[in-house]
Amino acid sequence: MLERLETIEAEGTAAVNGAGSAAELENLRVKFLGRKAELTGILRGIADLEPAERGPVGGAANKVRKGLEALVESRIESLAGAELEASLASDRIDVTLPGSPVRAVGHLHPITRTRRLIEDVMIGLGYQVMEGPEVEHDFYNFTALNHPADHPARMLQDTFYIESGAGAPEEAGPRDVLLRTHTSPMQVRAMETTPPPLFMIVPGKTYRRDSDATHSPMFHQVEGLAVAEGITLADLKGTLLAMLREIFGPDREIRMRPHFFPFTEPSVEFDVSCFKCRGSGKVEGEDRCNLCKGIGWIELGGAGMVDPNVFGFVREAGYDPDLVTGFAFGFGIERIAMLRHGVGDLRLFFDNDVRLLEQFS
Ligand code: FA5
Repeated sequence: MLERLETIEAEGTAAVNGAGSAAELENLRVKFLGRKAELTGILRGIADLEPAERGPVGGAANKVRKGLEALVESRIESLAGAELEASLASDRIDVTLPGSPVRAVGHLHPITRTRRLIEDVMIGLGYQVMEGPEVEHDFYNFTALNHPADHPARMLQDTFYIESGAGAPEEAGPRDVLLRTHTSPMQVRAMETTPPPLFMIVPGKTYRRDSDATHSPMFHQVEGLAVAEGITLADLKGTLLAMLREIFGPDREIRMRPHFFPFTEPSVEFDVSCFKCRGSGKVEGEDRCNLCKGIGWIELGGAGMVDPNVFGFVREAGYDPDLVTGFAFGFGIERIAMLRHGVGDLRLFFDNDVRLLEQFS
């Protein structure tokens, strides 16, 4: 029996030392040390041996088992280390190498480029660029903009309301938090934190339940706000003219038409003269200019003089309606991008089809 144990030890040691992979070692462990292995059988049968044999055979069998176990463990460790080294060496990739085939460097999305153009123009006119939250309180989106609860003008914007939940203020009710429907809530937020004179624009995402070729549920607006002593409607017109000439060309004209917004008084909509037909409404070879539909003007956005009621919400911050006046305007960035690039359907900007986007590089 002792001789047999020596043979098992010799065979096991040679096999384990000769194994070339962790998987092979696992098979050898089962073969020499598993439940059905000869050595395990010997250990199990010790009780049946003559009493005089039990001690020496038991001791030798345990020694062989422990020795083989330790050898298998150490071989597994060294083989696993070597296998890892080998796979690291063979899998090595240089992430700094150019792809194959080499891809062209990308460029900014046309909406981002249009936003940056507008920002550059307005910074040039002395405005600062501010940002505000897209998830907004009803107070800033409506109430402080002179839309009291149940004011019919709230119905003009198909609003996404957010269920109040964890993290919402204690008093927040089901319709107190929403995705902002315009960038105008930043008028009040900016005045709360910055004393007059204030000249700022707010570009950003806005949300409404709209969907057609010129309206999407998520779109971008730019808000403008100028408040100081003695600001008039003429300043609004001059500012819009300067901004739109930078964007659409030095020959453009603008016009303002009476309109209604609850937070401006008087309120206007503003248009820019059509840059395709140069305001004539006529293009050679066409019945009428198809860009402005023969009108000669292209509608861009809303504006007006800040309503004194809005200043009433920020009087404490230094906006006394008897001392300061201001104008505000807001328009859609997609609309400007569509006009600048001749894109007929705003949804194309969000499909992210590279065949379209590559045309704006
Ligand atoms: C407003 O949102 C006012 N806050 C603008 C304003 C600001 C008035 C400051 C007075 C003072 P209006 O709902 O008209 O106004 O939207 C302004 C522009 O946003 C529109 O002319 C249009 O270009 C764009 N717009 C509105 N809804 C969408 C939409 N769903 N998708 C794309 N653009 C949109």
